[in-house]
Amino acid sequence: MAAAASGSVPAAPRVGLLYDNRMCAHATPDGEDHPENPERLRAIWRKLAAEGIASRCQVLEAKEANESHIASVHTQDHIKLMRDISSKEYDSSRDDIAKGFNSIYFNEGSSESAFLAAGSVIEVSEKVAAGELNSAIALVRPPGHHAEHDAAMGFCLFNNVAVAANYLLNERPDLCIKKILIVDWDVHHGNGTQKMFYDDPRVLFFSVHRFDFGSFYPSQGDASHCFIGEGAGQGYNINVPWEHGKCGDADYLAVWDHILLPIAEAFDPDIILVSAGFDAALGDPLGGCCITPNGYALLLTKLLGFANGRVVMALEGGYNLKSIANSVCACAKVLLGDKFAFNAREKRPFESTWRVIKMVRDELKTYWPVLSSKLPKNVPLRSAPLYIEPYASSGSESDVEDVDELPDAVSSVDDGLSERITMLKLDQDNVATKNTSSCTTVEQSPTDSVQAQNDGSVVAPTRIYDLSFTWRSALSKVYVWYASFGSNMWTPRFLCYIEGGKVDGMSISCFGSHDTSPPRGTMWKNVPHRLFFGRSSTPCWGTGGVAFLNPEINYNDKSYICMYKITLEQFNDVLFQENRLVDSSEDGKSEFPDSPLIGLSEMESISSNKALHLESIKDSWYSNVLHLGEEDGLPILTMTCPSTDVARHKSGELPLAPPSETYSATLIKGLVEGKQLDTKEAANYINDAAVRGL
Ligand code: X5A
Ligand code: ZN
Repeated sequence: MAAAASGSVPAAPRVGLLYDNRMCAHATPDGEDHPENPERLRAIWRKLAAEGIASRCQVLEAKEANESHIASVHTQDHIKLMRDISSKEYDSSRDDIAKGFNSIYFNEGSSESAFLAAGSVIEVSEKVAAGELNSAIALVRPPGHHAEHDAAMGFCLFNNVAVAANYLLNERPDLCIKKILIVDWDVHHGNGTQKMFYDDPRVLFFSVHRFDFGSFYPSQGDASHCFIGEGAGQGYNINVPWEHGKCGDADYLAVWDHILLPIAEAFDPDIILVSAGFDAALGDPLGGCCITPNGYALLLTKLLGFANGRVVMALEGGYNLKSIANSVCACAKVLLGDKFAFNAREKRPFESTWRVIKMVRDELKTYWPVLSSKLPKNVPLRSAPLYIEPYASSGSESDVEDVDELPDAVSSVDDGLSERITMLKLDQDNVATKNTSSCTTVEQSPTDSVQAQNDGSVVAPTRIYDLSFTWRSALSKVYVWYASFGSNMWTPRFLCYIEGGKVDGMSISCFGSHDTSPPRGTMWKNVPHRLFFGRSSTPCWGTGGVAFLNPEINYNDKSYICMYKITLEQFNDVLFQENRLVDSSEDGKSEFPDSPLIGLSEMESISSNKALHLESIKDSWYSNVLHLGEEDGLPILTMTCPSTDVARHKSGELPLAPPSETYSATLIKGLVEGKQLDTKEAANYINDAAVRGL
C-alpha cells in the first residue's frame, strides 16, 4: 500500500457504532414471542462483528438520558411513568398499564432500556455534531418514533430521535446545529416525531411509510401527504404515503430523487438524523415492502451528500433478524466508505409511486419551488400488486380527463400487463381530482380547500383526513372472490348483504353494502375443507346450526363453494354483517364500523399466511378470514370460525347442531340453482355434513 505512505489517501471516515446489551433488558414480561425483541440488537451486532465492521468503527457504550433532556419532548408524567414502570411497586399493575397504551409491553428492564435508548442517540448525535465522528449508527431499543409526548405507543417508549434533535437545537448552541433533517424510513409513519416538530421550521421531518389509504399502522389520517406542518413549520413536514405494500428499491429511489434530495438541497441541513427502521426491508414480517441491503446502501449514500456527511442513524423498527442484520451491515459499510454495487432486481417503480410523488410535490411546491420542475417523461413503471384489479369504469365516471395526469409511461411496460393497468384513482369522491389537493377538511368543502391551496396563502389549520371516506373509495377498486359455503350459496340470499333486505326463512333484514352494485361474476369450486353445522340457533334462522368451514385443510374433505366477485369494500361490509357489527341508529340509518377489517395489508397477510384471525372481533362467530386460493389472479376469501372454535366444537364445549328446515332448504336451493347438484344430491350433501360432525 504505497499510497497510504504518501499521505494522499483521505483518512478513513470515523464512524461511531453504539451497541450495548443493557438495551436487551427490555423484553416481554413472560417471555412471549414478540417481533420487537432483544434478539434484534444481538443479530445485528453479531453480523457486524463477523463481517469485521465493528472493529473498523468506534464502538460506543450506551448512556442514560437526563430527564431534563427527555422533558423537551415528553411530559413529566410520562417520564415518571417510564422511569418507575420497571420498579417493584409496579409489579402488579405493569401489564394493565401496558394495555392502556397501543402496542406496548413492559418488564423490569424497560425503564433502563428506554433511558439508554434516548441517551444513546443524544450521545452519538453530539459526537457527530461536534465533528468527533463523521457519522454514526446507534443500535438502540426500544424504538422511538411512535412515542407521543405523553404516551408510549407502537413498541416505542421515548422518542429517541426527537429527544436528540431537541438536545442539539436547545442545549448545544456551541455545536452550531440550527437546522436538522430527520429522515424516517421506517415502514410505519413517525407519528410522534411529526407532532413534536409540527410547527418548528428548524426541523424538517420527512417520513416515507405505508399508508394503504389509512389502513396501515398507526392508521391515523395524519400520515397522509396533506400534513405539511403548521405555523412557522408549514412546509417542514413531509409525508410520502405508499398506497400498498411491495414497494422496494426503485420506489424509494424515485422518492429520494424527486422529493427528498431536492428538498434537502434547498433546506441545507446541518446534520441528518435517520429514524432508521428496517421494517421496509425485503423479508420483514410486518412491513411487506422489499428494500434490499444495497437499496438501503444507496439511499444512505445519497444522504451523505448533505450536511457534510454528518449522518446519524438510530434504529427504529425492523423485525426479520437476517434482513435487519444485512441492511445495517450494508449501511455501516457505506459510512465506512466501502464501495458497493447497486443492482436492483426490480428497477421500475410502481405507477402508484409516481402518483404519490406527484401528489406530494404538488402539495409542497409552494414551500419548495424546486418541486415545480418538470418530472421526467416516459419513466417505465410497473402495475400495482396483483390483487389491485383494473378499475373498470362502467361509463358513468368522467375519469378520462385525468388520464393526462398519469405518467406517459405505462406504454413501455414490458411484461404484457400494461393493458390491465388502470390507476387506482380516487376521483369520483372528490378525494383527488386534477390539479387539486386530495385533502378534505372539516370546516371547508373540498372546493374551498383547493382554492386555499392554489392561492398558496391559506392553509386550513386543522385538516382531518376522512378515513372512512378514503378506505371505502380505495377498497372499492380492489376485487376479491368471496367464497360462500352456507346459505349465501343461494344468490338471492347473498344479495341481501349487498342490496339489503331478506329472503324467505330469514327473520331479520340485512343492511346491505354501501356499494350495492351486483357481483362482477359468480363461479363454483370445491375446496378441501370440511363443512359442518355448529351453534344451536341464530338470530336470523332460528333453531338449528349454521354452516362453518373447518379452516384446516383436509384432502379427504370436499365442500362446495359459490364465489362472488365483489370489491374489498363489499367484502368488508359482508364481514361486518356476518359478524353483526352493523347497527341501526335512532333515525333508522345503518351504522357501519368506520374502519375496514380487511385492508390491503390484511389482504397481503391473508394471502401469504392463508388465514387471518381478526383479533378485534375474536369473539364473533366468523372472525377468521381464510384464503382458499386464487382465481383470475384474485384471492378467494371466505369467513369462518377460528380453529380454536373447531377444537371447542370437537370437545363438545360448543354444540354441533343440524341446520333447521328453512336454512337447509336455502342451501339446497343454492346448490341446485347453481347447477352443482340435483335436489336429492344436494339434500344428501347437506345431510352428510350435518351427521358427519367434525
Ligand atoms: C417501531 C415500529 C411498529 C408497531 C406496530 C404495531 N413499530 N402493530 O416499527
Ligand atoms: Zn416500524
